[in-house]
Amino acid sequence: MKPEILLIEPMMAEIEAMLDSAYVVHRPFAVSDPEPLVAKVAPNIRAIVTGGSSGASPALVARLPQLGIIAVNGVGTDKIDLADARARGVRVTITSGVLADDVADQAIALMLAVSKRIVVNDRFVRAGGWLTGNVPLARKISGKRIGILGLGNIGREIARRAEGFAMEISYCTRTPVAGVPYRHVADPATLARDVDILVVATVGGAGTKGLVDRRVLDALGPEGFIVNIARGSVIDEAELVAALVEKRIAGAGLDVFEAEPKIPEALFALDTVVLAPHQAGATIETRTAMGRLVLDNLAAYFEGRELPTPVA
Ligand code: 8YV
Repeated sequence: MKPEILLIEPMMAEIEAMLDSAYVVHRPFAVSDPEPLVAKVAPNIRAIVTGGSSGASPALVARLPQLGIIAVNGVGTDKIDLADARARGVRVTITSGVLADDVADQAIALMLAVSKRIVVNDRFVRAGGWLTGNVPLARKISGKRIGILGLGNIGREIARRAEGFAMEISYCTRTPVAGVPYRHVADPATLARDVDILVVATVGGAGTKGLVDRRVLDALGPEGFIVNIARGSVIDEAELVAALVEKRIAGAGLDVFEAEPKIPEALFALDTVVLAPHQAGATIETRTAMGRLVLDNLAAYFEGRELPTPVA
């Protein structure tokens, strides 16, 4: 008998087809009222497959007596109570090693888009504005100072790319990372004060909630840009909106938000902001690699083998 699994959010069609061939897949997201479905299948569920931003609440986990693994199609575990999972003997896997490139690419794309006014200028050209006028000058990126908040796999890939732009690279972590040539700063406000572009690349969750607050934004200042490819929760969003509206910072490139997919409407009116619907790892290449890793982790679990990419 195929094991029964709960799929929390859609994946690529070909990955879902592979899931379907190996498991009985229940999809609460595909029905208008998920509760009766979850209640009916809960006693049989042996695996949850979910996304980094969806996770699996402890309340859901507690309803699944046969649950043995939560396979995250992503690297974020901020929406999973890892201690609770451990206490219940539930294994958790992530798709480490396959998405840092794409997320770093997105950080660079947002940095360029916002500083070089790519999106607002595109709108200007489409609206026929060039026929009768021109646009303000943009800001240069090459040779500027970048500050990376968090230097895990993704932060390092951002730094590597920034080297290609001859940027001066600083980073902020609690303790310095051994073996990297970049300048370490222990305090986010100090990092923000010293750079032209602040890129948020930390993990999410309680430990980093509101790490970028008014003090950090004001330290970045009216010439500074911020980019967030981490989690919306890391930036105090109300303060970010206020800083943008009041032009206390120069602009923002944002892939993630506090209450996705709800985005503060004040941002829609701002030409200094580039918005993306949490797309950093969303390429065909990366989603395929992530999906295959989810499948590999599930297969290893059900065959009693060592899990390829468990949470550390
Ligand atoms: C994905 C993410 O968009 O890795 C993560 O934690 O947030 C993203 O890469 C997400 O996991 C898909 O839901």
